Amino acid sequence: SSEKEAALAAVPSDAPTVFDMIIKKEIPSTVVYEDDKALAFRDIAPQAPTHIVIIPKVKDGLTGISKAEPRHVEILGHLLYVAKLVAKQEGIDQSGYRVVINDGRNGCQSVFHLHVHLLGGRQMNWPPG
Ligand code: DGP
Repeated sequence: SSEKEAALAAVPSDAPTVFDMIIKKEIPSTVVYEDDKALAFRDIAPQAPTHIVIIPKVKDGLTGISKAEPRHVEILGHLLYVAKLVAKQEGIDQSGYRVVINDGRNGCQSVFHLHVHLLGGRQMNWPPG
């Protein structure tokens, strides 16, 4: 897929990403949830009827889950709790859903600002592709 190609072409970096522009509202996104620490918006290339990206508003070096340090534990837990809240808000909590964090090349990570994918609205497959 083109998303996979984008991920394989991506160069890991701590530089600002497109998600910083979304946080600053410099580019538009469809925000579905926001609080002081987290922002959730619809994925531009949805892989399921509901596909939302949940990010920390402050990256603090957290380019991906592989860069997590003890200081990130609270925000990591918060992002997962936001996934639960948004799943309920989206009406997919009864049917079930998937929460995914891609990391690095084999994980098909394309944006180096930690993000949690929330996917639902259809039957998922296992193992994932
Ligand atoms: P990943 O492959 O896990 O790094 O996922 C990055 C996701 O971010 C990918 O599913 C597409 C999404 N994305 C990239 N750029 C934008 C954008 O400008 N707007 C929105 N809404 N989503 C984006």
